[in-house]
Amino acid sequence: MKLYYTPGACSLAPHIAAREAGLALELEKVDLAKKTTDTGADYLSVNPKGYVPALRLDNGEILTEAAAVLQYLADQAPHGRLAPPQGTFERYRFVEWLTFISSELHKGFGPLWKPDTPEATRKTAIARLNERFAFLNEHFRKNSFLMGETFTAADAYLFTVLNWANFHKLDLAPFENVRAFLQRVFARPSVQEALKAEGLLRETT
Ligand SMILES: N[C@@H](CCC(=O)N[C@@H](CS)C(=O)NCC(=O)O)C(=O)O
Repeated sequence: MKLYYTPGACSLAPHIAAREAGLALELEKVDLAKKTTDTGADYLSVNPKGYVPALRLDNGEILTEAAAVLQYLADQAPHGRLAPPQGTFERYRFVEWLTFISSELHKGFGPLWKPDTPEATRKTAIARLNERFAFLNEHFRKNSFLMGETFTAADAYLFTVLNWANFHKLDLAPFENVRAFLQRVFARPSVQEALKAEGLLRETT
């Protein structure tokens, strides 16, 4: 399998999930501005939507959309711990989290990435994100991870998206349980390896 990624983008979530699952994953870096990859390929011929992540399966199929890619990888994990089994109520709970992250957080950050976003829109987006952080802070008062005490692929997605708060200088100080969650996930070997592989963390030998 090959993951098309951009360092620190939402593609970091499937990258972490694949490492957690112990799956062999080839990486190909995408320049989102130029829509090319580091092998010189035209990225739009891989994913005509032009965004990461995209996962090329061994049979040549391309799978896109972070929530779908995460579920696919979780279902490939031999130990099956990265997502509850298909058909169980817990699986719907897991999808509920993935959808919350995708639509409320991932896309909630959207206006902050655009330099031409008017200040009022930016403030509204930050206020809405803060409401979501407060909701998560309550959740993490009683739970180590989104699904309780077990790390799942949804946590990889949440970790990835919440890290953008640093980039945009959003203040997470009031959300101490969210910050503790970020530390817990950051400490995982899979996360350290993924961050190093994407050039976001220096190698220490
Ligand atoms: N709906 C897509 C959105 C993916 C997305 O927003 N990717 C961003 C990086 S986090 C991107 O590649 N943006 C560049 C672009 O849209 O041109 C998903 O959930 O995977």
